[in-house]
Amino acid sequence: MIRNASETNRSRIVLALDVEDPDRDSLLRKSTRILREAAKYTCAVKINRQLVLALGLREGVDTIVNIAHELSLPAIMDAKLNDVGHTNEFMLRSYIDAGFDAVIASPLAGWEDGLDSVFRLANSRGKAVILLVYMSNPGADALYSLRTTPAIGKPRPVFELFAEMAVEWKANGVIVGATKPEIIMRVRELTGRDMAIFSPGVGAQGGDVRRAIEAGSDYLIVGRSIYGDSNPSAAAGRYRDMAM
Ligand code: O7M
Repeated sequence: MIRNASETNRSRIVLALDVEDPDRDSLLRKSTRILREAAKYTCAVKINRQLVLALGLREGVDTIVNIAHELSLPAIMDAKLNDVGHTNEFMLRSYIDAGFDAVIASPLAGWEDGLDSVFRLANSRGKAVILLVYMSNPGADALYSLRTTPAIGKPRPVFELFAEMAVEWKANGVIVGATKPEIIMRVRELTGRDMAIFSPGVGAQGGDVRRAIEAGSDYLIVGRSIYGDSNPSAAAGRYRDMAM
């Protein structure tokens, strides 16, 4: 679905709809307005847990998911699933029932009784799983670049294991911060051409659109630089053009 939307709108931009407003009705109105305004320049919308907390899933976030579908955009749930198997599964089922097309999971829980249930359920319902491989914030280096001990083979940065897990588990995509073009390049080498690389961190976090794309990113996740602009549609258009 994301490939179709990306081709139709000639866009690699995933809108991160992280809008905030203390008033629930106003938050819902603002989020849907920004989504509609930016839609034709984007290829998907990503919803974070803070929006689920503020709006609820039913008659809240599911309204936004339905609007995304009316606009022919897939909806990605940024759940960063990271628990034991059965609770991951319960969470994912709720998100799928709310209409989401894809979910983001963290590899830290591992496979057995961790993410195995996520991939099983997602596969059986035709949904995509995107794995977090390297975060965009400066503090991420402390963990994601940590080297493994020789006890599990040649010392290697942890993110390389995460990239290989994504391939082994047949994830549909990976997240790698746009702020780290050299890591994007290394992940591309490890995952091969077919893995979709999603990169957050351009604009507000300092990442550069062209450098991320040239390093191998397929899609850029953009939040504040679009929804925080006085003209979200024009901002989305600018990012779309930069990422072509
Ligand atoms: O463009 P911004 O900086 O306003 O927002 C970036 C979005 O990307 C925001 O929704 C974050 O939750 C998300 N994100 C990161 O910023 N960094 C990461 O390393 C990972 C994500 C993300 O999407 O994780 C799945």
